[in-house]
Amino acid sequence: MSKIRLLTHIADPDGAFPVILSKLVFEDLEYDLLEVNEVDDKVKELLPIIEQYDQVFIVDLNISRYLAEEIEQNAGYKNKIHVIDHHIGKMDMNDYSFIQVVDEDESGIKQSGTSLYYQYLLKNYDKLILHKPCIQTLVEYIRRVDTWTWQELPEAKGISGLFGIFGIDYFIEHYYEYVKDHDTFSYDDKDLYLLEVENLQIQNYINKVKDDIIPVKVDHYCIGVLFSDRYTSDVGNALAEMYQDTYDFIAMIKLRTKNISYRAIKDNVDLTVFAQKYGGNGHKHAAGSPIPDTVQTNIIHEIFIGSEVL
Ligand SMILES: [Mn+2]
Repeated sequence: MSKIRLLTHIADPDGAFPVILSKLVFEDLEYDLLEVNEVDDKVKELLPIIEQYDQVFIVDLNISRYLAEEIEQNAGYKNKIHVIDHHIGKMDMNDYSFIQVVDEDESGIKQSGTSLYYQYLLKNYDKLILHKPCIQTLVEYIRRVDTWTWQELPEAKGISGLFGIFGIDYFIEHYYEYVKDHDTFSYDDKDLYLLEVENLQIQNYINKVKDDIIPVKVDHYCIGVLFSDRYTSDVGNALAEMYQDTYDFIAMIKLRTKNISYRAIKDNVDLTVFAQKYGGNGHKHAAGSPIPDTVQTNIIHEIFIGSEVL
């Protein structure tokens, strides 16, 4: 029996749904939900035991060029590993035979990890269940949300809200059962109620934090800085729009996860460039960068003077 290992992105539905698709297609599946910076280490762990697996899929994530070189040189590795990604900053990884990065397909439709993996499974595995309308709808909703093209299909956004409410493990469990039991997809009353409550909470939170912004000048930019860990995308987008005449963009400093999220709406701002300066990456109007590991302990020392972090 064929044994499959899937490494996928822990951050959003685009990483979660490939687990559901894999569970429907493969009987013997092991999977890992990973952050972007954990992929290389996980793959290095798997290389010495790769003969245990028939295929190793890496979806919505990518590996370093250094590791890709090593895999490309070894037929035993590259015949089993298949990277399926859509991040535009990784297009150059198409140099390697086992890596497929697609931003837009031939018809100009933006792709996501889930949509690419779904097409791959449809093409290579003869599983009737994959053709169910509910799966097609969920794949499309997730692709829309992940590529910021949901505005023309507003109902798609609910799936990302429910992912935030459920958390990734419950999301996988719930929608795995859902697609087995249903032919078509629709939100039920409970989903809609949860989304309504969530939306109220987000609006209340935005109303609270909108006055906590600290104006900061960096280079030639005037940035609105906010210490906030919650509802990053909604808060960032709402504040960037609300304060478009005051700030060039919004920077949300997240102390717990030690990173910063940037959101802009102005055309003259390219956050990719700004975030890269601070070791990050992203898109023109939505990007992120890490903050130093020492930030949390420095704050503790500043508050509890003379203290020692054990
Ligand atoms: Mn994605």
